[in-house]
Amino acid sequence: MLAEDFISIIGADFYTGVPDSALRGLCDCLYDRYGTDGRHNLIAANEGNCVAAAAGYYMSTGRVPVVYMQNSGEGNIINPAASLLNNEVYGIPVLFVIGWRGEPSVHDEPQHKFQGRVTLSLLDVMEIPYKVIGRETSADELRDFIGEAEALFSQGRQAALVVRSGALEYKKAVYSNDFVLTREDSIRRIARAAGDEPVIATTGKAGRELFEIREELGQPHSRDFLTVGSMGHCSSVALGIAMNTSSRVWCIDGDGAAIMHLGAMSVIGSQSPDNLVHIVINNQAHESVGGIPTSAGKTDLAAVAKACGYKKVLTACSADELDAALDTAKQSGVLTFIEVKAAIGARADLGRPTVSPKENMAAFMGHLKIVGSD
Ligand SMILES: Cc1ncc(C[n+]2csc(CCOP(=O)(O)OP(=O)(O)O)c2C)c(N)n1
Repeated sequence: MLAEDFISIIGADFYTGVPDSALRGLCDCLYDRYGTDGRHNLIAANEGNCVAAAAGYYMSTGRVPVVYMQNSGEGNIINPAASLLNNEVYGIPVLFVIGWRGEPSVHDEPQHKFQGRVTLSLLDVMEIPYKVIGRETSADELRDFIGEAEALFSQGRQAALVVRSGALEYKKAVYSNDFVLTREDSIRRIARAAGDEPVIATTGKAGRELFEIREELGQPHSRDFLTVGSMGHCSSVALGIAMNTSSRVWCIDGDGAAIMHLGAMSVIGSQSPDNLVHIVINNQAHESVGGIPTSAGKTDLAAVAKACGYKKVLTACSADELDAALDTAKQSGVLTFIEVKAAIGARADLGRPTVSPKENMAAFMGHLKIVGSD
């Protein structure tokens, strides 16, 4: 189905979401129509925030909002869906549009398998009726479901469309910014600077690039923990490691991920482990799922880090500036934050890790034992 037809059948004028590659057609189409005008297309920090903003939209307009997201975001919506939207609380109608990664019987990455298997049952448990949308779904079938959903909405209930990968078609949008340093080159420089010290990489292409860079540099993968799922949590994983090892720990975060759970920075700053270097590669976009902008273009992340209590805060826009910042981080031996202003983009032939998450973690734990004991 064309994303434009999907949007016109739904007939809403407010969408809020976190972008997803399975919903790429919808995300690109909404961006072309509305950009980041938050009255129509509010790209929120996390899916729970989307639900809350949708509730605010409903209260002020009486109209039904749409929340779009990858199924990974189901966890983030459960609390506000159960305790804000639910009919036994305020009874706020919302239409969810959920990209279905890890659909059973469709090949996908390990982090999507379990989530994909429980996507529909989570909706059942939450008492949210749904319809699965595939390439074969007709406009009439969608119209019928929206008709049924309207009856639910009028009773203060929610409904969901679970969209199979690529079911919504739209021409691919190209996103860019004014920066030149690539994420991949930044990660290569970080890997070199870190030597054999542990590196925690964020969700999305950063981990895939780190994996390939290790191969290219002939370095073992055991140095790295690839946070393949749980977007926004890699800095907290790094904090938990840094506080329990004597080694310096490097965290490679993304702007979308850092913003998704920005509160982590306050806790890291308050604990202030001297052996943690938190690097945010800020391309101002959710590049791994297409390139839709984050709010990081308008948020001074370095100032946030300072305010949270990071002891040293550095910014790099070029390879030289990044190398110098990495050097300073090593010399200073205090909790350091580096913001790397990066271009949007990735290699077209980027591969995927060839070790499983469990193999990755076992090797990483072995490595921590070696580098982490005094
Ligand atoms: C809770 C959750 N929501 C959405 C996603 C889908 N997702 C995977 S990577 C990504 C973008 C990450 O953006 P950023 O941290 O800025 O890193 P970049 O891809 O730009 O390097 C998104 C939205 C996810 N994995 N988990």
